[in-house]
Amino acid sequence: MSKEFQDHPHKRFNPLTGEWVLVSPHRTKRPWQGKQEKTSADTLPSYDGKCYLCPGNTRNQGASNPDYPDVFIFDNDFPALLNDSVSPQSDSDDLFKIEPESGTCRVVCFSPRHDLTISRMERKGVRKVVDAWCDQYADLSAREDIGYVQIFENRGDIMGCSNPHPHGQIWATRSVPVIPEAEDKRQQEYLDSKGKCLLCRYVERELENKERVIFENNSFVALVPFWAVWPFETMLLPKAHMGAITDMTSAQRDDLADALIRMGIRYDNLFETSFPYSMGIHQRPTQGESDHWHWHIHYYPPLLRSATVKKFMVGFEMLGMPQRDITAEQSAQRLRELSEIHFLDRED
Ligand code: H2U
Ligand code: ZN
Repeated sequence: MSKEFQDHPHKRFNPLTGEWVLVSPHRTKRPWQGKQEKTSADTLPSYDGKCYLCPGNTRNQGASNPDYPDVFIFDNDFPALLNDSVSPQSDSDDLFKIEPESGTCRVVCFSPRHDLTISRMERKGVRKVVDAWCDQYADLSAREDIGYVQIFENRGDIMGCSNPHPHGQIWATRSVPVIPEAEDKRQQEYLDSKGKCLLCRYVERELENKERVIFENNSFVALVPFWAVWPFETMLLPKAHMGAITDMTSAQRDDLADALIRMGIRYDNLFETSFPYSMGIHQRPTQGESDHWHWHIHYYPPLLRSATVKKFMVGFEMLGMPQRDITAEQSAQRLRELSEIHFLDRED
C-alpha cells in the first residue's frame, strides 16, 4: 500500500461483503489524547448462586442445570426462532415481501467456572469448547430444515451480554442470513473469476506483508483485516483451505484453542480490562455445494481508545458508510506489541 494513504483520507473495499469503509488517518495525528483509564478488574466468584448458567442452578424458566464439568449446552429458553412445522405463507408482493423463518437457538456454557473468560481458561478447556462447536455444527447441519449455523459469543454488558458467566450462542436458521449470504456470493464469484479461493489468496498476501498480522501459529493467523471498520476489529483465519470447522484435524483444533486464548489475552491487555466484543464463526452453509468457502472468525469489539470510550456508528456512518480514524495497520501494530501474559497474571 502506498505510504501516502497512511496520511490521506481514502476508501477501502471489503472483498468479502462488497462494502466500502472510509478511513481518515489524518485525524489521528494527535496520538491517543483520550485518557487511558484502567478499570478495576471485576472480582467475580467462581460460583454464583443467582447465575442462570452456573452448574446445579435453576434457570429463568424453571429448568435446572446439571453439575457439568466442562461444556454445557441447552436449548435457549427464550429462542429467537422456533422449530415450526406449520408456517404462515410467504408473500412475494414486491413492496411487502414476507417469508416465514424457523430454526433452533442454543446456549453454550464454556466452563462451569462463573469467573472465567476464554482468555483466562486453560487450553484443554477451550479445546472442549472447540469440540462442542464442531459437534453442534455436525448435528445441526445434518437437519434438512437447517441451512446455516451461526456460532457466536457476545461478551460484556456493553455488547448486551446478559451474564458474565462464560458462554456463547448458536442460532441455526432455515435460510442463510444476510452477512454470510453476501460472503457466500463474493467467495463464489472470486473462485469463478480467479480460479482461486479468495481467503486462501488473502491469507497468503497478508503473510507475505505482515503489516496487519498480529500473531500466528501452525494452523491460524490473527490479523486486522485491511477493510476493518471497528477500531480493533480482527479475524482468525485457518491457513489451510477449509469450508467448515468440522474439517479441522485434531491438531488444528488445538491450534484454534491456542489462537482463541492468545487473541483474548491480547484484547484484555489492550485496555487492561475484561475486553468486550461480539465474535463469531462464518462457515459454509449446510446445504449445497461450497468449495468456495474458507471458514473464519470475526471479532467486533466496540471500544475505541480506553475501556470506557465506545465507538458509536452514528451520523455519516448511519447515513453514508462506516468510517474509522486509526488505520488497520496502526491497530495491528498495537495488538502485535502487547504481551501474551494476561495482565491479571503479571507479577509486578
Ligand atoms: P447473551 O449471550 O446475549 O447474554 O445471551 C444469553 C442467552 O441465554 C440469551 O439468549 C438465554 C437468553 O435467552 N437464557 C436462557 O436461555 N435461560 C436463562 O435462564 C437465562 C438466559
Ligand atoms: Zn455462573
